[in-house]
Amino acid sequence: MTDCLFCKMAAGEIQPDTVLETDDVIAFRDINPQAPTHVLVIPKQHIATLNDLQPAQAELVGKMYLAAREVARIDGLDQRGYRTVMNCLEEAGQSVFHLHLHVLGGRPMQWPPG
Ligand code: DGP
Repeated sequence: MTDCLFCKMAAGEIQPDTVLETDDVIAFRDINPQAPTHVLVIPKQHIATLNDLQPAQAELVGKMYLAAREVARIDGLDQRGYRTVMNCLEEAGQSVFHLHLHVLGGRPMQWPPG
């Protein structure tokens, strides 16, 4: 999608602070971090929301979680703990309509989230 911010990152038109990249996903640091580690993992292909995910794309979501786990290892969080969050639609706080998994850590987390 030409007008999608995260598609532009996936295409290399905008260069985020990338933590890791595979054939299918990119992980980069959030512009407005809510924790010492706040990384977004996105699929390179455009999927607007979790509601738009197709069964054939299930493996892609698994790859997003494997990337999130690797991000946590890179930032030294794999033994401390970290949180992964995917917001779906406005009421949940989704503001960018390209599927993304937040990886948050480096401070104690509260529950329930706000
Ligand atoms: P959400 O609210 O769940 O849709 O998360 C979107 C996140 O995207 C939010 O935490 C801020 C982040 N974000 C928005 N614009 C940019 C940008 O231009 N660069 C980076 N690195 N992150 C962005």
